[in-house]
Amino acid sequence: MKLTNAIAVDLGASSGRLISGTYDGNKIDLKEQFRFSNLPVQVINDLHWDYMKIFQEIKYGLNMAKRDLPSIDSISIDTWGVDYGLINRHGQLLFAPHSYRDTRVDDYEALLYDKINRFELFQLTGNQPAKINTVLQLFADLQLNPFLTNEIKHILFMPNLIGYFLSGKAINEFTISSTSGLLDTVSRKLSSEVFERLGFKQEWFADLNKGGKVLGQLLPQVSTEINLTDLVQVITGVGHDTASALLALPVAPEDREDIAFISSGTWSIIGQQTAEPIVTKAAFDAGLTNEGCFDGSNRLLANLTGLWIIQELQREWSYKGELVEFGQMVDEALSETTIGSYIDPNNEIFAAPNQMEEKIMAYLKATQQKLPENRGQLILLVLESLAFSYKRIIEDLARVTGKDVSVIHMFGGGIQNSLLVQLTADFTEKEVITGPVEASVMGNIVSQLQVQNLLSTADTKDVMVHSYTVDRIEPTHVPDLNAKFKKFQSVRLQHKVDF
Ligand code: ADP
Ligand code: LRH
Repeated sequence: MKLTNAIAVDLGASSGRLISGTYDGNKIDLKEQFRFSNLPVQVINDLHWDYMKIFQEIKYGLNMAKRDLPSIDSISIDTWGVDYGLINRHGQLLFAPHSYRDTRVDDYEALLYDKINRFELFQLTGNQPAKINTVLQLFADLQLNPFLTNEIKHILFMPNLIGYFLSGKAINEFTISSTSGLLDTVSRKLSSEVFERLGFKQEWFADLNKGGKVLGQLLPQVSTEINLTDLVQVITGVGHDTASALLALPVAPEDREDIAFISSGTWSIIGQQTAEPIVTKAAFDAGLTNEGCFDGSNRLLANLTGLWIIQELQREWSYKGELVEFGQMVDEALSETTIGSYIDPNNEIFAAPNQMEEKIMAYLKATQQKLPENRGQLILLVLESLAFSYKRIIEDLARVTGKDVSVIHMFGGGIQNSLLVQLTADFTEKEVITGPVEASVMGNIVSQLQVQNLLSTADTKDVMVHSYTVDRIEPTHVPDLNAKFKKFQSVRLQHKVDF
């Protein structure tokens, strides 16, 4: 069989990467071609995607891949959820897209929920109302700039915006759209009710694609610039990084309701695959949300501030001249014992960038807990707090779905943190199966092969089993686990921490 070389562009907050996947009919070999930093840029009061740099880096990375591979057959992009770009009737981007950590939404949250209250919005769309959601960001954009209503021709989610830059074709994909808070829970198409009540126009999000599509060839403006003569197909594959990672699980679709997953990266996403969205009061109260999978099925999950806290600590320390690698951070934590203090990683003070160490200290003081005496103790308490959050959410999921799971699949960059993985197994008292690190990339490649009919859904599990190995981590006994968990829960519920 002819080898197929696909390029996955995966845009995460820790980095953007171009990774090639070479498929021989039996397995996919991944090879990193290029990695670049992907930090949002603060301009006075606004936090933006650095989209021009990103696009330039993608072109550069494609040129690197072209030198390495005999041919490049296709490319597709996945990113984190919710963010978007506005295109005018001349096909131009109106503003640099905002990052979901931008604060312009703060002034419009109450107004939005006056029009549709939180629980109603949850029932209408399946998405847990959150500050980051597209629905609130777009509502804020239109309140701030009413003229946009007449200017917008297309709204494209970030993977689809970059796909547009590469192909000239404007189309949105289902999985990334399903993070927006704009799709109807039942039809999984745009919600007429939400659009009417908020004054949004459905035509802005025309051509919502389910299952992926070949958009066409790379634009000549791009291929000429980077001297690429291959006929590269630009594909709208799986657009959302979490949905992408799930495509790469070595578990058949019919066996997925019996496992939980943890996607561990900048965010921690803890969930279970379900046939349909679940929008009960119990799901709402537990802070769960519903997002779409590439095959149209559903994920019930919690989006939790994850290793973002560790990334921010690392970034801050490096600005102070103390460069600490992630591996060293884990070693420092491993050399300490627990001080029994915890934070709630999902407290909103930790979602914003900057001053992470100070915010953790403020949280510990506000909840009258012991303060860490060194960096290792600080890192350890963050990781323990994350693992206790996973335990809490896994228990909530079991209550809501009525299915207790015995195995957790954990994937993403965070599985390189052996301490976090062991704590997850220990605190949840469940077996944890880890792999792969580049789960979103693997799923992105799988989706490109599926769209081109080179790989069937039925064969995907076997191809995944041949493509990477997994590790199995058994729980070890933690003395006083219940008492520690109880303490974590109690500090978590003391919600108001001023910073
Ligand atoms: P995303 O794509 O969401 O930005 P990744 O899946 O790449 O994130 O995961 C990034 C996280 O992985 C980092 O925040 C870091 O905590 C963790 N990580 C990366 N490399 C290592 C390592 N060598 N040891 C421990 N943790 C690591
Ligand atoms: C994880 C993720 C998550 C949220 C957030 C904005 O990378 O996609 O599912 O949507 O980013």
